[in-house]
Order: sequence, then C-alpha cells, then structure tokens
Amino acid sequence: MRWQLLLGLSLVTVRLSGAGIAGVQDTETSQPAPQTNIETADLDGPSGVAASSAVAKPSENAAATKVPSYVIHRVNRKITMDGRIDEDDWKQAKSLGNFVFGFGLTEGEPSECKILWDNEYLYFSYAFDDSHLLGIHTDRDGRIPEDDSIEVYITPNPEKPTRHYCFYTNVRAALYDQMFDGDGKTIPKKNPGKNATGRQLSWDSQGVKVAVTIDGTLNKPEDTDRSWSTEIAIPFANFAESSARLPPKPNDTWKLNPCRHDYMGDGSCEYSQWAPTIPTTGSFWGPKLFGKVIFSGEKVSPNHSAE
Ligand SMILES: [Ca+2]
Ligand SMILES: [Ca+2]
Repeated sequence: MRWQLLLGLSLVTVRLSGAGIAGVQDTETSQPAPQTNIETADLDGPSGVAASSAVAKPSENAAATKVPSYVIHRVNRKITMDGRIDEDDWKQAKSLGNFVFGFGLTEGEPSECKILWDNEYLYFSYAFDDSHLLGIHTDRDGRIPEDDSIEVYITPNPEKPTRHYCFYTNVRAALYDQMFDGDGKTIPKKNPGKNATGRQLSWDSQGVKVAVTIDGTLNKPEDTDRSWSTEIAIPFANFAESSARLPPKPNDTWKLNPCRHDYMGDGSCEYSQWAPTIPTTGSFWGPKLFGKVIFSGEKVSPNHSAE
C-alpha cells in the first residue's frame, strides 16, 4: 500500500496518493519539542542504542583506519525536496560507495548516499533497501536512533576535528541535531552535567529540510517492506561558528560521516557507515576517522556517475 504523509510541526497533512509515503519537515517553521528527560548517551549511535552487549573491541584491522574520500559537485538546478531521488543531478552524482557494517556484521541491507551542494545548502540523498520499516518518533530532538534512521557527522574545519555537528533523521522525517566541541567519546550516561565533550544539546540548527519517501508499511514486522529514501538540505549558515569560509570555496575540504541504524523485524539492528569508525572506536564517533570530502566548483554531469 502506498500513501503520502507530509509532516511539519506547525502543519500536519495526510493525503492519499499513489506515489509512496513521504514525510517532509522544514524546520524553518518548526518549534523544538519540549525536552524530556532523555539519557543523552542513548542518542549517540550504536554505543548507546541497543548494542551495548555487542560493542566491538577496537581492532587493528587495517580497513578500520582507511579514511574514504569523495568529491562534492554543485547542483545544476534546484533540488525538489520530496524524498524522491529522481532529479538528473542525483542520477549523475557518484555514490559514496558501500557502507561498512559493524558489531560483527560483514554484510546487511545496502545503502546508497550521494552529496551535492550550492551556495546555500549541503544536500544529501540516501536510498536504503529495507525489509522492515520501523518509525515511531516524530518530535524534534526525539529518540530518533530507536527508529530506522541515519546520522551524519559533519566537521567543517578539519583542523579542528573536535568541533563537529551531527544531524539525525528517521523514516518519519523527524530531526535531532547537536554540536560538539569535544571528541565526543566520554559522555557519562545519566550524568550529562559532567559532559567532558562540551556537547551543546541546546544547539538547534536552522532551516534544515528533510523529506522521506518509503515503499512499504511502517511498524508491521509481519510483512516485508522494500525501501525508503530521503533528501536532506542543510544550510551552510549553521556552520558559522566553525568556518568563516561559507559557503565553501572550490577545493575546500571538510570531513563527514553518514551512518545508518537499520532495525530488523526481530528487533535487532544493523549498524553501518561510510567511514569505518566502529572497528576502531566501537562507536559511530571518531572525528579523526570521518571521511574526507572536497568541494568541487564543477557542476555535476553525466561523467561523474561513472567516476
Ligand atoms: Ca527530489
Ligand atoms: Ca529497517
């Protein structure tokens, strides 16, 4: 069954169509939900979400230290933020490549991520195979990692890798965001007052747009789903505290890492990511291991998908 959901905190519309489920959230019109008593460490990737018994010990695996790289090309025209990755620009953009699985898994449901940019936004698209779609949370800064979701860590200034940002979105197009001043590794659970990382939970990004399309049914483990996809547009203005070069100049280098939480029908979760931090850190964290991205001044073209 296919239907469409448009979701915003100030406007919620549900309508039926034949074009797949889509959630759209534009935080320019949204107000943050009241903060509940969240154990903050639960929101920081697999080390805190249902994986404590499976956390891998850091290894000397050579693959764990390999830092991938990617060239981000400019868009030719405006991206339609509908969760459908059908623009020619997306088709022409190169994929980041296969995600790497962690916590004992060597394979799982595949993901494809692409990145583009213009003077205002950094754009991400994700296409996920997903046999069981799980999505409960719709509130801003809610417990998104407990759903089928992604995280993307972004370091605008590689000279200061401890200052980075993380944006979480889920299959319901909800948003959680935070900024880090530290290395993000030693958050005492249940005791954020002793947060050694300088993580700024009160920080809220502005103007981030998220759109999701799903092919399947949410929260029905008895059936088999197919996929979901999302488009995310993050205004560069959100990184003003980290970089004076906004928008980036051609050949500027940032670091980032897209990561995925993929829940199965049995409640287990497949954790995967672009740059493999998990084998070394036991976590999605690891700013020095995030992948390297280079901003190209060139617009994306058919030549790039085959690079
Ligand atoms: Ca689109
Ligand atoms: Ca799933």
